[in-house]
Amino acid sequence: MPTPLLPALAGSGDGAAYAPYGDAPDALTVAGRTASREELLGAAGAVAARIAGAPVVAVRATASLETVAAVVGGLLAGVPVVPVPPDSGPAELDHILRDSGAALLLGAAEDAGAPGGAPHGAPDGVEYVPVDPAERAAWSKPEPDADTTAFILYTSGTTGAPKGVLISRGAVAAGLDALADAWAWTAEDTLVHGLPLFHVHGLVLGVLGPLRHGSRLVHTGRPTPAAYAAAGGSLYFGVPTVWHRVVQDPPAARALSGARLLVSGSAPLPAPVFQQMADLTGHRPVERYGMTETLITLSARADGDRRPGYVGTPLTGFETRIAAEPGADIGELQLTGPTLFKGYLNRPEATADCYTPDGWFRTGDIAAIEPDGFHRIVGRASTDMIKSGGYRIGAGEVENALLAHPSVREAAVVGAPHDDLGQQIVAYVVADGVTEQDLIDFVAAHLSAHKRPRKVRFLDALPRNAMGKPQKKLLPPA
Ligand code: MCA
Ligand code: AMP
Repeated sequence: MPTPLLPALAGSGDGAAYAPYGDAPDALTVAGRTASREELLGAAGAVAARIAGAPVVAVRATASLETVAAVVGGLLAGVPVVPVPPDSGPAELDHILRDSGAALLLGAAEDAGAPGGAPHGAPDGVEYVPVDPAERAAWSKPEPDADTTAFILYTSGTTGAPKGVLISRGAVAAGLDALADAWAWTAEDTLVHGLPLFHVHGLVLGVLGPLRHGSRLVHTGRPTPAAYAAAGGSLYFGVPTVWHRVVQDPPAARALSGARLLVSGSAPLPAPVFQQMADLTGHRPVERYGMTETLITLSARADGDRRPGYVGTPLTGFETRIAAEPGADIGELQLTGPTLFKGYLNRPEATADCYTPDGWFRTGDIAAIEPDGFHRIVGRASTDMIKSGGYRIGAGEVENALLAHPSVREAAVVGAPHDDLGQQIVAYVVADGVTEQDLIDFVAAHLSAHKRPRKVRFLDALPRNAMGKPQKKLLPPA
């Protein structure tokens, strides 16, 4: 019989193992609403009973107790969960639901949308299933095997539509245990964050972590400095944009001085932000590195050195290497470990491309390893993968969305350096009779708000080489 993925949840009521929050009425707070573990287990049990036997379910992943109950319900029932950004427009939602084959879309009752359930843009045949966190049902079916798919997480490549990344229950368990080891993360902790619940950072680490390790969770709804300051946690998660905003609000930053560990990830933490965090909070932040396909693989440690610009050492169970040209000390970071994905859904060739002939995962990130084992991420091999506010966005997906606008004839999208977002999406278009704001709103409506360009530059023609291929290097500055 496999060990439970979420032992703190199953063990609610068993105060000894998961004290001090085992029976707490507010073991879980999401956007201002609280639940005990027993209440969550009951609500998730009701979801599990409803969806048992489905091949896969999608969850409209708002920052809410409904999302947590829906996800945990899927995990109890052993049904793979596809979290969907709640503001996904028709193009994105349609792609995710069709590609994953999800015929059930779980979400809050008030978000059911049009009569018939499925919100606009969902393919025919998709049923909207309202989730009620106040429902209770016991669930006593056996724990699914470790190689059962827990999640299908949609993530952007450099071209084309997002691919579904298959993450097993065993990978989730191994990843969370490796983080507990690195961060001394225990049932004594209160984790605070306000990250979206449709990616690894906010959902896998930020919700399942507390349910595996027994810590209390305060999800602040949005990751604002004021909400972080008010939450009184011991362990805080943020993307660099969040930490940049925290240090710009010194009273909020100082309020975090009582915490145990401040963790940054999903994108590079600028060295000045690291330093300001240290100055204002008294804590040198722990930086960690990962990918949807691999979960978290490198981190500074609670009991170790933390250096600006470095993402620490491999977590226990992982090995890394740098594929550098002869004489160079930087090159592609490659790794092996217990949390690697099962592959991209229905895309065996794309999956195979991620691996070297000797079976190492190719991250596509360029890195260097210091003699003492500390890793530094230097950049990405492809400039068509953009990181904005910690979100991974493929230039090709945004270009395709722009080209779907009737006034746009050509489009090239890049990530331009940005103090707050790390990179901001800038679109260069050849178009008539349309404004910058029209195109920003068009992409936000068709894909989701975080994929919208923040700037649009109109050109007479895109720079191209003799073969007719657009030359992004020759685009004018944003
Ligand atoms: C503005 N808005 C619009 C438009 N303009 N909406 C529609 N159309 C428009 N034209 C609205 C937005 O909907 C939102 O509304 C508000 O303006 C703010 O915009 P938004 O872009 O969302 O906010 P932001 O302030 O720029 O966002 C910063 C952020 C966010 C909060 C830091 O980027 C964020 O949550 N990032 C986290 C990403 C993440 O978790 N990545 C992890 C990937 P409203 O306010 O009403 O909502 S997993 C991963 O990377 C791994 C494995 C790892 O290593 O962790
Ligand atoms: P995603 O799949 O959304 O998690 O994006 C993964 C990518 O985020 C990685 O390939 C890196 O380019 C980037 N990334 C994640 N964490 C860090 C970090 N701490 N420093 C630099 N880049 C990071």
